[in-house]
Amino acid sequence: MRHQVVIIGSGPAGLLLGALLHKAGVDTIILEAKSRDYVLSRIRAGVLEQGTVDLLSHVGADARLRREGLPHEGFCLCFDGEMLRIDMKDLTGGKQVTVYGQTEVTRDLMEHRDASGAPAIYEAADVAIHDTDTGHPCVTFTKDGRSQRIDCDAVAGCDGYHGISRRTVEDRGLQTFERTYPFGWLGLLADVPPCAHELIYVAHQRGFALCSMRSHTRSRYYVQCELTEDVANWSDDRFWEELKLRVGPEVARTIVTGPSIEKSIAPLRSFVAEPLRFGRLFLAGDAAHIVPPTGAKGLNLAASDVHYLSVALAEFFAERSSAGIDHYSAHALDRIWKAERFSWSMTMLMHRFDSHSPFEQRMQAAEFAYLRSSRTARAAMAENYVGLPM
Ligand code: RFL
Ligand code: PHB
Repeated sequence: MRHQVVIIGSGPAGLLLGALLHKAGVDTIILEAKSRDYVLSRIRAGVLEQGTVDLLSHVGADARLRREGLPHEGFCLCFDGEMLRIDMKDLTGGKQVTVYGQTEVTRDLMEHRDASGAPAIYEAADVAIHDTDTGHPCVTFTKDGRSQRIDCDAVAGCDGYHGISRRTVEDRGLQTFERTYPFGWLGLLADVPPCAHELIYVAHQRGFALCSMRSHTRSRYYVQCELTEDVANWSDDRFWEELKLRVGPEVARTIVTGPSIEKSIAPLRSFVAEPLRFGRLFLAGDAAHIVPPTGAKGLNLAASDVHYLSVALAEFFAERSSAGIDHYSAHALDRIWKAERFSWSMTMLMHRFDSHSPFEQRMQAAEFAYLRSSRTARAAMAENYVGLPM
């Protein structure tokens, strides 16, 4: 088999890159370790920046998003019981975000790929990347017990944090920067109407909480939990009770409870790998970086990475110019580090840290007080939340 680009991973990064390259006339194949249903069963992000929506629109995968996505013009921060609305639209000169689940983005992009006729192989085992330092890399894998090989011009490592792409270049000068946080998020999805029209991020003595949604009838809630916590210890009742304590009585009254359809714990991490290019291998999305979910940036960063990469690869194939691919890493990392900074600062502001001294607790309170009193501070937060320009 031969294709111009082998894309490893069928998450949002791999699928969107495939769609962008297809539109640019570049021939790709996607190799995914899991089944389609497994990929679609992962409940993750919910907030899309305008730039991400624009990319989905550019490739023509936005029809359902336009119908079902919920435009949000603001969100709320609740700090020790005090509510502060961040009016994104007003503070950014008209920008907003769209609430639309990552599962739906993934489903739309999978269907879009099927319709385009571009190939994707699911349940590909033992995926391995070879010869990326030459102009003729190749990727090997096993499907249904049979070994196969794809020759190509470039490989896109879009296989997430636990994938093999980054590990392939670990001993070739890859530098990593990491911070782990001493807590996780316990998330619950339920078919109940959301408690408010907008997202509410809550900082409370008992820990962080987030009220989010997927639609007018489906809610997504999170509470900060111990890293060692086991979901099995969290009955739905216990979750709802804890959530209500953290959001305070006023919001608690508006929460409609119901049986969970999914409950899981995610650790929080900040991570960046540099550079993003090794010869003809390019890293993108969670394969290259992780942000804690507090800033709602992970999926959106994956989208901006593959935007830069698709433009660079399209130029490479159309004009045989390597200028774009030579700059991909620096170009993408500039935006990645800014999103890392924002996600880290939101995480530090809104969570309870057992290790914090009274001084550090006062610093959190002072930062919140500053946001309350300064439109400039709120504007900076809004500017980052809606997404920095690509
Ligand atoms: P993915 O989605 O992990 O996809 C990688 C794919 O690669 C496959 N794979 C392999 N395929 C072949 N061979 C191998 N050896 C392979 N190893 C792995 C995997 O099976 C998978 O299908 O990475 P991608 O595409 O880079 O997308 C990144 C996003 O998924 C991630 O950043 C976001 O979900 C993060 N995130 C959020 N991002 C936002 O922008 N807004 C949010 O509101 C938001 N909320 C969240 C989040 C992530 C969360 N969790 C669970 C980590 C909330 C949570 C709780
Ligand atoms: C979600 O709805 O899953 C979600 C929303 C905002 C975040 C993180 C997760 O910051």
